[in-house]
Amino acid sequence: MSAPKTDPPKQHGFVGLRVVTDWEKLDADAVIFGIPYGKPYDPMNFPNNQSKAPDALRAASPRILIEHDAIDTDLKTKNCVSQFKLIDGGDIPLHDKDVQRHYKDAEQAVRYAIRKGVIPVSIGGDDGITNPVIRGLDGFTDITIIQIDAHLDWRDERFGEKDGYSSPMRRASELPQISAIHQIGIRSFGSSRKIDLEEAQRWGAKIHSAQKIHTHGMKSVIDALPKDGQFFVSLDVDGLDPTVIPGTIALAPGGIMWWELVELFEGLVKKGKIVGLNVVELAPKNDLNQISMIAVGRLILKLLMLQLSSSGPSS
Ligand SMILES: [Mn+2]
Repeated sequence: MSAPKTDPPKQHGFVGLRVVTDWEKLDADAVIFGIPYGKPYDPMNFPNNQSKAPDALRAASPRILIEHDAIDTDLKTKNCVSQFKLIDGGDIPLHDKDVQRHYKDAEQAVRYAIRKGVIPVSIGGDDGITNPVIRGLDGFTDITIIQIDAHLDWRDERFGEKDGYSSPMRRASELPQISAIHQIGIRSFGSSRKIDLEEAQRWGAKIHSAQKIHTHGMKSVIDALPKDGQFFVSLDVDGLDPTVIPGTIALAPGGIMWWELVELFEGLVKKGKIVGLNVVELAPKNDLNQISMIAVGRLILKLLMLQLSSSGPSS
């Protein structure tokens, strides 16, 4: 398997982390990297604003984490970022507007990181990039997808495109490495039709509606997860409430709140192991005072600190 080569960030790495663009040299606990380009339904919409998210997230670094020796005072562990080997892996390149190749390279990067024992943390891009990211998980046999999203994403195709942002859970359901899908924060109108919901239910996707979580809490979601599960977290930021993350496109009131998501992350490492994270649908043009970037940056660090602390600091 040949090592991915990525584009360097325009400024500095995510929270000032060391940048590695030749993944042959990737020696890390986790790699954070950009996958900017989802497959568009209309070429007029390419590239979209979500493509700017990896750079916008890095630009907010000084407001996400000031010092690598600082502790996360929420956590029971006293570990800090500097105790773990976190790397900014650059951005998956786009050659000649070839999104098909961009997808292949993204899929390969996820596969490569996993083979090296490095947790992949990818930053989109729109939700279309979730399709190749999940295909890259084929080094595993028994993955539970934890999708946080307002939308079902079970369309078989839209405008003739099967790898766009309306289809990632449908595509995931077709892969042998995916044994369960939990859809968390689902609500209101999107592009899903009756038949898409029926397909999801027939497959056995567990749909945890935002309204049910609001009434009964996140505990019932965590209780429903498999024990000793291998969890891949697919975070579409529109799953969160717009008051938490306004910097997205498909705003939907009534979403998951901050502490509910933190509780879910804590529940995942108690129940099993987080094997990767994919963040999509951040739209910098809609952000307010960088709050969405700060929220996502800190969620990435929190998830990694929780998982890496439970498996012990690296030597
Ligand atoms: Mn969504």
